[in-house]
Amino acid sequence: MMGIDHIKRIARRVNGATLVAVVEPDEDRSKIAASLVPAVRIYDRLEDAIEAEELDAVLVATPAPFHEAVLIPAIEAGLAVLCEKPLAPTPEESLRIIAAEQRLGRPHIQVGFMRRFDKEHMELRELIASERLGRLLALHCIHRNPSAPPGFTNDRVIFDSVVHELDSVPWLVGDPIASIEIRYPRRNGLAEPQLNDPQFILIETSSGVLADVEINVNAGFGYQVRVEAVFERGIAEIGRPFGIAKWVDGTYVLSEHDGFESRFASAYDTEVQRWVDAVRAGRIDGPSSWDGYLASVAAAAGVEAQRTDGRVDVRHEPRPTFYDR
Ligand code: ISE
Repeated sequence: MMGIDHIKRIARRVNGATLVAVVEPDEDRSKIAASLVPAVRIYDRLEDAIEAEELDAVLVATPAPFHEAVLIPAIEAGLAVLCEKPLAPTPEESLRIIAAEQRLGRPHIQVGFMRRFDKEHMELRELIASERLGRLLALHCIHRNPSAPPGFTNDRVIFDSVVHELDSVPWLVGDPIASIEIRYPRRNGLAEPQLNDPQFILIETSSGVLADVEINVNAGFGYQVRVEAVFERGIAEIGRPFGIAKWVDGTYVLSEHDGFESRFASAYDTEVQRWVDAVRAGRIDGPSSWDGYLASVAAAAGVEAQRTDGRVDVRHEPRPTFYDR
């Protein structure tokens, strides 16, 4: 899904990059890619594209369990990478990826945590850092999807969905995550049997800010990502419904987003444009693979917290100076 979305973005809206190759072994999907950009050449394996083309950069949009297998050859070829979130489902895979990257002279991987490029998220972060409303005390986060993909599992709820908050909460607060606790409200009987939905995640940062997250992947009606920030002298809220307010048959209607592609459309555009600009300048912009590793450590603690009563501490390796900016 994100591959097609990014193909359109690079071909139609982003300046400074030319899409020359798409790696897609599935014929039906590669036909969609070719219909969008007729000049593009299709490959089954990234290694073949690397050998045949003069690539500068690669955007990775495979499902997360395949990221490591694609990132390693990309990094070994010295390519700049924008890797869709998460960097990898587990800290072990993330550590192998960052070890490969550190053999290059500087960071080459940007991770696709697009919320960092969402205007409202950026404004909220600035408000928190400014302390104009006093110190930040707590965050209430809402993360609702209309429906989960078939076969969605409890661990994917954490490493595919909540991983956004596991990156955005420490980024907004300016503090690393110290611990995670998970509780389950009454279960939505419409969810597939393997899934506990919704879930309440309690994230504590090292300075004691608490963030509660309602993750609800079968909300039914639309896509919502909201944050309410509680300060000493006020509150701030981002992610309210968008669009025109209408009276329909005597009812006042506010339209909702139906998916992340529309809710974060301009954040994705900004993210990819800034990545392309940075690659042309020999840098990366936005979240690095180190940030991706930190989110995967927090996600592993989250998966453990799903099976544990009480808090699970989040512990990570010391940060290599390689990732200093
Ligand atoms: C999906 O992969 C995303 O990244 C969306 O932003 C998130 O809301 C959804 O839960 C994930 O499955």
